[in-house]
Order: sequence, then C-alpha cells, then structure tokens
Amino acid sequence: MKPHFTFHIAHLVMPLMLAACGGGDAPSASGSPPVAIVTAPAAFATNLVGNLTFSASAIDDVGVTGIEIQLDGKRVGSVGVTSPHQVSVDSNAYAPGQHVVRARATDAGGKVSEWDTVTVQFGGSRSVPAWFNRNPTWITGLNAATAFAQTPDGRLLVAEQDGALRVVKNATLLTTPMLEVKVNSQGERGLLGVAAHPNFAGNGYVYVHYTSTENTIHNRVSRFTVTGDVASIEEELIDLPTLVATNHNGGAIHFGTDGKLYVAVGDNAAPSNSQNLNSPLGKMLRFNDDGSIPNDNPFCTTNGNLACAVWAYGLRNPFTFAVNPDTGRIYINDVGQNTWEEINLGIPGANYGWPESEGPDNVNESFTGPLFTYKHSAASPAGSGPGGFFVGFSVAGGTFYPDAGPFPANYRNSYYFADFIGRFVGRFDYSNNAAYAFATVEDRPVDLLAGIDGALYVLTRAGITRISAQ
Ligand SMILES: [Ca+2]
Ligand SMILES: [Ca+2]
Repeated sequence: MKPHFTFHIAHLVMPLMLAACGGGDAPSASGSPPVAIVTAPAAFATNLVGNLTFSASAIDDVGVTGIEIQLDGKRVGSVGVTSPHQVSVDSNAYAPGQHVVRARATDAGGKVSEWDTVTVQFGGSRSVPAWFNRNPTWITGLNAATAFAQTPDGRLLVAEQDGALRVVKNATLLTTPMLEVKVNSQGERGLLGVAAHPNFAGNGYVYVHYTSTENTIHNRVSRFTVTGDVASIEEELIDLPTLVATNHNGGAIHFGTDGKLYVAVGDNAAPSNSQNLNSPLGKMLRFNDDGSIPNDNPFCTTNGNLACAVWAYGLRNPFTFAVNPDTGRIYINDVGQNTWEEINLGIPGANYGWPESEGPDNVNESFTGPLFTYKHSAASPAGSGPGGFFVGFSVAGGTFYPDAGPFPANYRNSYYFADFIGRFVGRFDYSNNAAYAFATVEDRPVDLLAGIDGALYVLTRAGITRISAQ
C-alpha cells in the first residue's frame, strides 16, 4: 500500500504548483479542483474477502468539502470531509472476481476532482450479488442449445444445434418443437440464431439462421409464420456462400431498433474473408425484414449483390451480439483467436480489424478498436492492462439490461456478457467504461437475454439459468 500512496504524492503536488503560478484566469474562491486518491484497497489487490475498509484522501488549495468513494459505480457509505475518509464494504455481498473502487472530491466552489480508480479482485464463492437470486435449473433438458429469443407474450424460443426450435412457455419446456429445420451440425454448424419480428404480435414472424444442406452446405436465414406454438410456411430469405470449414459461422440474428434484420457471420476459418468487402463472411450484415438488401447500407458496388448487405466488417467469429432497446446501439461480441475476446460498438462501415489486429493491439488507426476486451491469460501483475482480472476464452452471450426494470438501479444500464469457457457473466458499465464480476454459471453459456419480466436469462448448452432481483 505504501508504494501506491507514494506514487500518487507526486501527482498531488503538481496541480498546487500550477495554481500558485497562476493561470490566465482570475482566481476564483475555490481556485483549482481538488485531487483525490484511493489509499485502500491497493491497486490490483487480490482475493479480498470479508469486511473491507476502503479509504480515500483528498487535498485542495482552498478546502475539501466532500470525499466520495464508489464501488462498481455506486457510492458506498456517506460523503466524508476529513481525510482519510473511510467506508466499510462487505465483500461477501458481491460475486468473486473484478471490482472497481474509485474516489473523488469536491471543493466549496463545486469544483470536482478526477476519479482516482483502483481495480481489485474479490474472493469468495457467491454465484450472484446478494441482491439477486440465481436458479440454475430453471429449465433443464436442452440439447446443445445455441441461441434464444423472446416473443412479446413472454415465450422463449430456444435454438438447438441439431435444428429444433424449442418453446419455453410459463417456465416449462414444451415437448414439441415450434419448428425443425434440416441442418448440417458438424463442428460449429447447425441452427445458430433466432429472432422474433418486432411486430411478431401482428404477423407471427420468426427468423432462424441455420446451416442448410440444400444443394450445398451453407448458412441460410429463413422466415416462418407462427400460429399458437407451431411454425409453418418456411420462406428462404438469405442464402450465404458454400461453407468450407465447419467452424466460425457467427450465428446471432436480431432486429435493430431501425426495423432491419442484422445477421452476424463468421469468417469460416478463412481470415482473408473478413477484410474482403465482396464476401459476406466475417461481417455484420443488414437486411430488410423480407431478406432484401436496404439501399442505405454503407458498401455497395453492384446492386443486389450479397456483398451490398455488409454493414460492418473485420470480424472473426461474432457468435453473439445485442441491441440496446433504449438507444438502438449494437454491441458485437467477437470471439478471438489466441489472445483477446472483444466487445465492439456497432458502427455502419466500421472495420474491426480482424485478421490484421485483435483486441487492443490496433495496428491501423482506421480500425475500430473494441469497447472492452479481455485476455485468455492473466496480465502481469494480475488485474493490470485491458480487461483487468477478466480471463476467458470465448465471449458468448450479450444483452443490454435497460434503464427500467426490477434490478437495483446500479445494475441497470449495463451490458451483460458471458464467456463459454470461463462460465461467468460479467457486467460492462458503459457509462463508466468499466467491467465488474456479476455471476458464475454451472454450465457453458452461449447466450444472454434480459427478459420482459426483468430477469436475466443465461442460456447454456443444456438449460436456462434465471437470475432475478430479490
Ligand atoms: Ca479548490
Ligand atoms: Ca478487432
């Protein structure tokens, strides 16, 4: 702890000297903003358990009037005035893994310091924070599930890799699938994506993304019309190129708030596809709800060509993505190769860099780097660098929890993401550009969904875990 404090003293002195030298502006009653530092816990502290004391100090040229300490973006305890300001935190209330402590100070003139932030790791064995319940056996008996969607009436439609679209109705898995498509399910092929039309209540349209064996083995998006719990009338809307490898198909499909259908497509293990705008592979594609190509996509040289559907590119294997229902923002999870997992902000025309770059290792400033990225191995020291204490191998699942809902306020307005191998759910707090541990899962997660009832649903290969506010 001592070296950490000493390190910050050097930073504390400088603003005071600058203030003393005088700037161009006339001095106000409050002068310069204060400077705050977190003095406990130490940066990158690991395995913090039990009751913890967080401490922060602040200095100001005129006088500190408030010191605030936050954990994971939420204030803990009261605002103090005297340094060191200390608050108590029961770490047993939180999931084990990464948490972020920060402090700031104000002065009499309302000037506010920068945040001083330390990233730490809590220990313990809690599977969700104390304000939540987790039911890992809410639905069991799924066969190699890959993705799910919810209809406005609350049913969950669950894609199984072998081609069945299952229905969960009133917390029960129905025996009869809503539909079955004939698939090739070798490797990562099969039924991979499902979406309900924004006007499902009116038209009954459900969309599926699957590996068809018709003529050649290729991925296809079809639309079905649902009556009751059964779908009929397949309309084959989009046929992607013939596959070579069995992996990197991407898979997720969702409607944007613009009413367009977005389809995430992997590079099919041929990385050069991702930078080739004449290939729909390694891309995020964007279609009208009838499978036709909108005339406002960013790249199009030959009208009607499937390449005109490209909305963003430079992706490797975007198995999952999500649309923020409040803002329309799209976050694209890209499964990495040897080093990094990525969460990318969807931007029309963006190039996310694969295979020229991965994670934060951007080699070209025209590439769009990830919003958040975590590594396949611990940093040195553990917790430092992009991703902090998050370690995983396959980002699989993402959903926005909206501004409203039964979750405690500080758990809303967050992007939840899961890792297939790490078996965890993390929370990306996009307002503060930080990620925190949220939950552990007992099986391999493949998809996440913030449900109409305000619960967070975690789809695993074999079932659905339901996480709800207490
Ligand atoms: Ca001041
Ligand atoms: Ca990238």
